[in-house]
Amino acid sequence: MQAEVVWGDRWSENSLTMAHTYMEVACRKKSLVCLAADRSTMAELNQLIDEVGPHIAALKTHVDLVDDWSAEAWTAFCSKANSADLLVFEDRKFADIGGISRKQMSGIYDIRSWADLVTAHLISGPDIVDGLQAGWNDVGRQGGVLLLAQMSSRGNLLVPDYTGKVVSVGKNHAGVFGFIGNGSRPEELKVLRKAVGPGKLIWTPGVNLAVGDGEMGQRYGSPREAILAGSDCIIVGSGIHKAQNPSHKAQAYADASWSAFVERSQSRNAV
Ligand code: 5BU
Repeated sequence: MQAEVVWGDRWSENSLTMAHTYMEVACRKKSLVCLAADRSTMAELNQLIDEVGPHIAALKTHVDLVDDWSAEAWTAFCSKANSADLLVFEDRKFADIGGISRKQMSGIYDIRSWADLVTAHLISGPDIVDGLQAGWNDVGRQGGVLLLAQMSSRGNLLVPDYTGKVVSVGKNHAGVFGFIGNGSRPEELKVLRKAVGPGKLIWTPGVNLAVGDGEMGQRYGSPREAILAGSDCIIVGSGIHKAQNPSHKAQAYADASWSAFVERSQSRNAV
């Protein structure tokens, strides 16, 4: 079925090209899974694409945690991701003023040249989104910004009042692809979805088939619950890359996310 039909309001009310690109990839793959590829070597990262590429829609990176990073190896890794029909999402969590964020899109990692999506805090004000968009524009590329409206880790300081302010600014900004919500707490997610409305996407870390507490304050909720509460993409890291058989696990997350999404689309109670 066509992406615009399946995604409904999410498609018609979001004008950002990258948002439509994601919705199309998710339909082709029948997966609302973004793999958090938190492995430390280029060989391990490349192996992950080979193992799970067909079951995921996007690959989330932390470019600064790779031990043997080189510009050439990274370029090859990103083109491998693109050939596997994956969006590349650098979880950089930019937070500086607009002009500096624009410069931080270049530098040694040159994020603007390969990332389709980046994360940002809105703590410094709305110009950060313009700065990041200008970064992509500087190299003739398009991308999307995911603003951190909530986090999954315990004790984080993104309290409801702050979340509300991020959403009210971000939902009206054309350069905003969507928001990061807390996948470990469906009740919080429902509140977030209500505030965001039907247009912008919500992506959620803190998701695992084994619900409960993770390492160092991470918390986990179920994939199905997250999607039914209004998430449009579950971000899964160790649940896949630390599994005995990452390919099988990725398939299980894809199936859980897609069946919940179909259920949500069909019920039309989805907000
Ligand atoms: P995990 O292994 O599934 O716990 O990995 C989660 C990933 O999502 C990891 O790369 C974090 O940097 C990222 N993350 C998160 O866990 N929680 C958040 O609130 C945000 C990002 Br924002």
